[in-house]
Amino acid sequence: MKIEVLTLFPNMFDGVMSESMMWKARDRGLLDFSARDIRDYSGDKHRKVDDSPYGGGGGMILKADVLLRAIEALEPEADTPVILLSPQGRLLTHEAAAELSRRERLILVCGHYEGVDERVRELAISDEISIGDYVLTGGELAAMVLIDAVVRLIPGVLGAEGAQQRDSHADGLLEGPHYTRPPEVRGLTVPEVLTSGHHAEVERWRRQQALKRTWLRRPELLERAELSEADREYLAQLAAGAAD
Ligand code: 4GN
Repeated sequence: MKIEVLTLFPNMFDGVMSESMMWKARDRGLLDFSARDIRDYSGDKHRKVDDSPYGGGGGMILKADVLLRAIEALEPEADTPVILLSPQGRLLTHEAAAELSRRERLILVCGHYEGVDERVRELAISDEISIGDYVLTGGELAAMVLIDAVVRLIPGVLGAEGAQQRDSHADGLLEGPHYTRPPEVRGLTVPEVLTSGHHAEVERWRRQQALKRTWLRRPELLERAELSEADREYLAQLAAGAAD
C-alpha cells in the first residue's frame, strides 16, 4: 500500500512511522509512506498558505489554490481515496479501517487553523473521516491514528497471521481479559479454564467473557454483532443475573 500525507508538519510523522509495526510494514515492502509539505505548493515567496475567512470571525483558513496544487501534484488516480481528516467526517470504525486496508493507495490531507476552504472539499476530497467527536489542532494525529488502524490490517504486517481476527471490534464485540505468567500476582490467580488445556472450553469461556464485557461496557454494540443461539442464551442468563 502507498500512503501519501499532505501536511504543514511532515516531521510530526517521523517518530511514529519509524518505529515498531509501522517500520516493519515499510521494511517488509508492504507500506510505502511519504509526508509532503503543503507549504511547498504555496506558489508565493513568503510561503503563505492561509488567509482570513470571508465574512470575518477571525481565525485562519487554509487556502484552496495551495491545497489543490498539493493534491494535484500527487496525481491521484480517479479511484484513489483523497481523505480529509476532520471532526465533521464519518467516524473511523473497524469496518472503515478494513475497507481502506484493501486499497492500493491512500492520500491523506491534514488541515490546520480553523479549517480548509470549502471548495477543496468540492473539487478534490473524496472522503472525510473523523477519529472521534473532539477537535484537534491539526489533522496529523488523526491521520496517524488512521494509518495505524489501517496498516495493521494489511495481510503480513502483524506477525501472527489472523491475530487481528480476535481484536476488539473485529467481530463487533470487545475482547475479554488476557493473562500471562506468573500464575499468581499479589494474590490474584488465573481463571482455571485457561490452564486446563481444554481448547473448546477455553474458546467458550473467551466468547462468554467477550459477550459479558461488551454487555457491561458497550451494550449498544450487541445490537449489531453477529450472535449465535448460544450467545443469546448466555446474554439472557447475564441479564437475569443467572450467570457470571
Ligand atoms: C480531525 C482534525 C479533529 C479531527 C481535527 C478528528 C484539524 N480535529 N476528530 N483538526 O478526527 C479544521 C480543519 C480542524 C482541520 C481540522
